[in-house]
Amino acid sequence: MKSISKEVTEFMHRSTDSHVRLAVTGLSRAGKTAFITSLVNQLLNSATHDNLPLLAAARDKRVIGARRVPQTNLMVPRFTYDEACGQLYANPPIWPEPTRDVSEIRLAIRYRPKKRTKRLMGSTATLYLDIIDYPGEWLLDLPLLDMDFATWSEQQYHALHGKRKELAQPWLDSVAQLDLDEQANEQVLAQLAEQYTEYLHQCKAAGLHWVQPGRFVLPGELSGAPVLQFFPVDNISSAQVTKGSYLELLQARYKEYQEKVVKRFYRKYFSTFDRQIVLVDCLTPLNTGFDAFMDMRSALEQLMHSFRYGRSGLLSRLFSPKIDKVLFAATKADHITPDQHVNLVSLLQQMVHPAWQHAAYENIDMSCISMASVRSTISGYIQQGERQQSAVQGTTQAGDNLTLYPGDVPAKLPNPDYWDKHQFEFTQFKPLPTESDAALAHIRLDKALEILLGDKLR
Ligand SMILES: Nc1nc2c(ncn2[C@@H]2O[C@H](COP(=O)(O)OP(=O)(O)OP(=O)(O)O)[C@@H](O)[C@H]2O)c(=O)[nH]1
Ligand SMILES: [Mg+2]
Repeated sequence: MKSISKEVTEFMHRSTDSHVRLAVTGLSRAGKTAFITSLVNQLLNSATHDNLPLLAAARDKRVIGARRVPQTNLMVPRFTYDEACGQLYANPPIWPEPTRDVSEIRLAIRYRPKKRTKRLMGSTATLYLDIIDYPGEWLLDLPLLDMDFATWSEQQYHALHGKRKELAQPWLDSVAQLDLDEQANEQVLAQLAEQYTEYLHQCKAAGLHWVQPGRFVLPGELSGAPVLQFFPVDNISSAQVTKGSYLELLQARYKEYQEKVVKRFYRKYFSTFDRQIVLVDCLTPLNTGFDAFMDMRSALEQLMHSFRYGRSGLLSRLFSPKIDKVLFAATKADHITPDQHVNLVSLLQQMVHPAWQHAAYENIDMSCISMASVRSTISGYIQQGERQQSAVQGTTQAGDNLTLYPGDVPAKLPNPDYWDKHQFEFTQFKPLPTESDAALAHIRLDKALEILLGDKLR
């Protein structure tokens, strides 16, 4: 009797088990578009190909098939799957275009359930999977909700040293001319905000990822809107803010940004996510150097705040968060030889674990893996004298065939002098060509799927 009532309860919960919203994020160029395209491609092919051995439901032949269905949220742009596939299946294949905004795609996955409670409902079940692509930079804005304009300004000025100071100089020179108490001229403000945005873009181009406000570099639909036209100011002295002054307008825009941009994102999108994958490209900052590497680490730490709900936390005050699994994935693992994959995971763990352990991440499972969404190389060995050396082979962007050993990946966070002794050469290759009836070649994308969705397909 008891077991029947338990089954009834589970049956009631089944509706929640038949729909998952999977959010995909990462800093720009981390590989979000490639990941979603490949994920959709793998699932659409899973009925006819043995392409997902690490996804238990697929390995057990319980996945009957997947198809695309129209998304329910009509206000969000569609993820451009066909366009991205067109590029990856082209001859020669090319990487999909960079994307700048949130987008969504929906799949219906039919499978044979293993769980008794689901089997009571029929021999097949359907999991509706929404996949949402959004820029990781948007998560860098969360701390803004806890700061007023003066505090945020102070923090921004505090960060202005070294390379950042150098890049900010043109904007700093212009802003030095501004009298904050003077009556505001919107055009002047717009010009200064443009210079500030240019500084943020230059930070990104120099490999510095911690940029605030994050929406300035990836404005999406808000491009050119006045809510993105403000900047921090130094030494806010006047206790009384003059009506109509620059300072008043800057404060008002900052407030508007907090409410209409940051809070709105968390309420409208983030609060609806069930599962989250964060893609991390550890290899590009290794190519660039120590500063870029540490900057990526601090950007990741910032990004993790969005999963720290706590009971009295900022996010819990805004909505009731639902995410119960977060997967950090080191992407583009096909750039390195398979023997280095363990080190890549260990490096990623070193970047995220300490921050994760020191904070109260209640009821969230966290894992780290390495993977490649779309392979650009094949791996093998080259003979070096007596010795066999592991190597990767691919076609460079310039079209040359290249076989090389790209170097060791450090298993631990490297010291600054590491770059004096080690040279990294993680070359960009074109995607491997794919036959029109084959699925895209990947490394461990199925493992990511098992971690993120395995329980929902049981
Ligand atoms: N070798 C390899 N390169 C990859 C892989 N995924 C992404 N890349 C490379 O990384 C670049 C960026 O990938 P995208 O998928 O466009 O990244 P994104 O995060 O969507 O980038 P934005 O839309 O600009 O934010 C691609 O153009 C490829 O050069 C992968 O699995 N393997
Ligand atoms: Mg993209």
